[in-house]
Amino acid sequence: MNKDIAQALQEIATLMKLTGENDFRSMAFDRAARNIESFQGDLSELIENQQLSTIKGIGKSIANDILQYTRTGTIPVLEKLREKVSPELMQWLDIPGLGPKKIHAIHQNLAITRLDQLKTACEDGRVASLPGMGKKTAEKILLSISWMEQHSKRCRIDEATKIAHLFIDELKKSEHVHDISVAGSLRRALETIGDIDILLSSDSEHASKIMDQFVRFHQVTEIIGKGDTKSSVRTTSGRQVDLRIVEPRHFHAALLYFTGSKEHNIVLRKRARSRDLVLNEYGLYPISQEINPGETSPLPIQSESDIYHRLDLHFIPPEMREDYFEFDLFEAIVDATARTEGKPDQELVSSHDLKGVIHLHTRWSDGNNSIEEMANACIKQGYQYMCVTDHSRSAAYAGGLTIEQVYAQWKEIDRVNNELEKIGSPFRILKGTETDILADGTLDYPDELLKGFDLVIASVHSGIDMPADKMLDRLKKAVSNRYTHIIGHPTGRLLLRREGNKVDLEKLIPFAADYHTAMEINANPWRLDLDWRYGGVIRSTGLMSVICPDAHDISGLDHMIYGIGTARKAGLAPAQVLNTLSLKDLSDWLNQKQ
Ligand code: DGT
Ligand code: CA
Ligand code: CA
Ligand code: ZN
Repeated sequence: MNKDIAQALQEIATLMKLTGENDFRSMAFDRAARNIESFQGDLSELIENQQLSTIKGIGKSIANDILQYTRTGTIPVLEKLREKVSPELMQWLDIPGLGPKKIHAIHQNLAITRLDQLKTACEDGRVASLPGMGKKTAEKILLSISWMEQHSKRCRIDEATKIAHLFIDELKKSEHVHDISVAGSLRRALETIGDIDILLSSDSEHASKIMDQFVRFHQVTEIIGKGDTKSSVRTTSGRQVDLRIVEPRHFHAALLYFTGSKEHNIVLRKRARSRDLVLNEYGLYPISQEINPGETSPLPIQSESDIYHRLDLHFIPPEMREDYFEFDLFEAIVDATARTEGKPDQELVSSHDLKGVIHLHTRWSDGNNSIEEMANACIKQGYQYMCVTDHSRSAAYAGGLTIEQVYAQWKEIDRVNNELEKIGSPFRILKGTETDILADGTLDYPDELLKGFDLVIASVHSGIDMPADKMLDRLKKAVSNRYTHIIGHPTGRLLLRREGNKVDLEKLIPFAADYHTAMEINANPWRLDLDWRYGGVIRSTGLMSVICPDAHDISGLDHMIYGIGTARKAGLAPAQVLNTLSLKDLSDWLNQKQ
């Protein structure tokens, strides 16, 4: 619960070291950060009663900073420090093993701020010659930089989606574009994206003009490669976009090929071969013919589906093409003699199945919109209900609700529901909470209060570094609490930022399924937590999942789509997703729990 305050204090300590300020002061913030982080009691109470200085290492001045933080979400000294340090230098902090003190020394002595300058200075011996550094340090920094560059090559799916849309909208302006689609990992809705792949078809005489249009687009800062069928560019935001242009008759085979994954394609090609066919990016060919796309005619293919059907598979949705579960789920031959027709057993959940929004924050805690504003946005998007789940009292940093505030919020929800009823709207707002799971696995509100909520999400927000077995016990306790309906963002991971907790989900998921406690697929593109790779155990145990936007404002509702992608990757049918239930069925499900 105290993590955000601790983080702000830690940032102050770090920035002070970066700017070479008095060691003593930065160490004081360092210590305060650590003590706040490990503090087990009720911080909000201490803050209210102005007793913060009873915590070790918190003097009057830092207590005042914390108070500022809880009121305004920031601290003046932090803001001042942030202004002093250039964003380029801040990047150096991401280099593993390079601490703020060393950064300050290098920056100060060599007067450099950019990453490429640091690299050069490591290579030409300037870093090595600084007092207390030496050759080994310089080599280590170089290694770390290359590690960091490897890892920042990927980006979150929302970032990639936005970029892809910009390019597709631009390319669609050409009247010569027949079909256009994203391909690669983005089409597969992978949780992080390497480069963005776009495929389009056009008659070959227009290809080079379209390529010109592509590389001249104002989002492009660098042309990595340019040809008539393939070009790659770097965007102003630093991402790589690959465009491939094929002839219209090759589009479906090419889309299949460039969607991947590579592993999925390998299996498809093997299946083709064992049926005396050859599958490549141009089409599906009888094996006896020479494979030369200009001269031989492929089997007639009107869609990706046609290719799958030829290979005795049901159409495999792009999200599942990872060679993970899909070939078991979409096999079309049941036994050697009988060929199944029609749909596979597994119909994947899709956006039109979702009836309501669960897990959103309002201005009551750390959200940016009111209950009414969120409700109106949900109504506009066609939902039947939403469940407000603001933070609980221990989450002081996120404006967690005191017991009195919970009662006040319920009143407000009743009022808005009454108004909805009056105007004849069927839309309803459920009373929920995202309550912290405390270190011992208990929930953050007393039972009498928990009982009164329509829906309880229980989430870990602090102490996520616990050893795996302790974390499993902690989460099991929350799962088996009779008031818990849903476990929120089960691992707490932040993609490309921080690993989640170490809980063994292969154990927790069956346990939750036994207790009829649902687990969240948090759709926030930072999280996508549960991970789709647990689809097998989710399906086999019958765990109820729930796709939640964890929205902190109206635009956060748009995250839903990434959660749907994750659920589809996991191979989940609508029946295994709680918010596909109508309001009535959801209420029955929630009530049978308690
Ligand atoms: P990424 O970009 O790392 O997130 O992942 P992908 O899957 O988008 O990979 P990418 O961009 O290298 O290639 C896009 C698709 O093109 C890939 O999923 C399958 C296909 N592809 C590319 N190179 C090869 C290859 O060498 N062999 C095969 N079988 N397929 C390839
Ligand atoms: Ca890619
Ligand atoms: Ca690519
Ligand atoms: Zn949360």
